[in-house]
Amino acid sequence: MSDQDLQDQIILQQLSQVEKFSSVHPRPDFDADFTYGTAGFRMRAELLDSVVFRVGLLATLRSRKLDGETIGVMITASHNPPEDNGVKMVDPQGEMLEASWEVYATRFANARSDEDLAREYFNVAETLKIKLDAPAKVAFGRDTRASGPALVSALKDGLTAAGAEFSDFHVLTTPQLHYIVKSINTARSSNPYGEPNEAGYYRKLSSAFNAVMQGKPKPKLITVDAANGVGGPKLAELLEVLGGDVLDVNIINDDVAVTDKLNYQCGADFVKTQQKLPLGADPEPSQLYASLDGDADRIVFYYVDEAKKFYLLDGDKIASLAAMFIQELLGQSGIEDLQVGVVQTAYANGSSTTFIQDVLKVPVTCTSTGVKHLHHAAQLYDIGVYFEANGHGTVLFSPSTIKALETFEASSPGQQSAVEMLLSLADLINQTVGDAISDLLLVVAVLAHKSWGPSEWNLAYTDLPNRLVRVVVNNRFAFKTEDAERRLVEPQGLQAQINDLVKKYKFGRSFVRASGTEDAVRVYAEAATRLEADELALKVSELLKGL
Ligand code: 16G
Ligand code: MG
Repeated sequence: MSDQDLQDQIILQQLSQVEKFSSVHPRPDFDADFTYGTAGFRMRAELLDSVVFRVGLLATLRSRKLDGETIGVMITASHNPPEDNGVKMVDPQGEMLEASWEVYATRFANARSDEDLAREYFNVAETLKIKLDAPAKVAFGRDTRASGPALVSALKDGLTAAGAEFSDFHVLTTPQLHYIVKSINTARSSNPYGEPNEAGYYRKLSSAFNAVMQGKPKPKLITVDAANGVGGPKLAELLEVLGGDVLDVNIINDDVAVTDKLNYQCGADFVKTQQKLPLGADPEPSQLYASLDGDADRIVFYYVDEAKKFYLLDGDKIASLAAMFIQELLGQSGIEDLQVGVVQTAYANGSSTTFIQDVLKVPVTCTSTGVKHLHHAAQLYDIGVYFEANGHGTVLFSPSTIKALETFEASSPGQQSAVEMLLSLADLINQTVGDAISDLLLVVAVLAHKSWGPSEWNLAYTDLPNRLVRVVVNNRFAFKTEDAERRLVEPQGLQAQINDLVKKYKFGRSFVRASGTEDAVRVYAEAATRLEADELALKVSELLKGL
């Protein structure tokens, strides 16, 4: 048989496998189109069987395209209610799926029949010159949702149909899967990221934390609300590896057995949007509290004062704290040519941006909403701190920064210890994606170094009062923005009306953008006082009536 004949035979066999397996995972009756958005596919779990099966096919093709590097697939719906689920792909270095592939994911999910799907599969392979007999590897995990195991079966069928080799990592946090994917793909390089398994993840974090905390007293008790999600048991495992003398953590909302408690009146999203304590948190003045979201890639902190008044320490506060500490360490190290920068979105509180730029003298970049945008912008700095206000974020150390730190010749013990601290931080902070557990350790460590409690942290700057309003409109796709979502281009004339309103308020700022996850637009407003921020948000929302 000629090479060509052999190739043709492989293609035919694989297409018939795809069709055969697909018939067991039919596309449900679903009027709208599925879309691979900022957080992958996410919806009610019963609609997802065919989608997850098809992601298995696409992950296989992506691995083949990338010379057999391992691709990750995570089954989770993060902070969504328990009846939802979702799926997203992870690229070889632990990053989010390259944006140009999102359209293929969308096309696969929307193919109407098994034959259509096989055709799409063939078309993508053909267009991208992917050899269908090339090796493919996929690693996957899921959160604690009840629908997870059935979706894992659908995924395995997709991977089997397309001929991938796969590893099931069972229940994981999203950042753990990102860590594992990067670790697998760097295992044979000169610079392996870590042992490619959960135990390796705990070991890496705990040894970095111990290094960073050397000589510091044990921090006061921290209460962590785990949203009744996967972060609870995983944080408990990490604490066991750390040993009891290092950190006292009281984990609350860690019931993953009763699956409908997930994210119910608890978790990072609840605390950030409601600005109050989660269920089950006893308010102890001046104690540090934190809430993770359902897949532990997002964290916010908070505390109450003597009068039990609630104070939120959100992603902007975390970014400011991290940037401050890193800037100080760079100063102490004597290294002059490393640039730390902060990446935020338009939702960042104006006070945080002013503080970072004017007080810390650290440059700030603003990007569109969504982790992948911030991540890419942060990669442009030597040390890039990125956080969304909602608590998604991390700190990236570029490879050349690590090299510069490793080879730096310190001329004093002070310089030496600052450089070592920066290197330990790079190990402590998840380099692939925002990680609630790793960010928790980072914040605890920085506070220990500064001998700060939560109120001192909060006092670094005062948030401007702000208001976020969700407005249902006829067509959210009519809202087009520019300048990192800070200005509307369409509907025409609307931005000028917003500008006229904003001008009337001291420290006024407002913008409107279409949500990427819900059928609505969001109005953000901030101003000098609570009343003014509320009024500005209301007036801008009124401009949207009838649109
Ligand atoms: C997604 C994004 C999150 C963003 C949110 C905005 C990831 C992993 N998640 O959850 O970063 O803040 O969408 O939602 O990128 P919105 O478009 O509905 O305002
Ligand atoms: Mg999440």
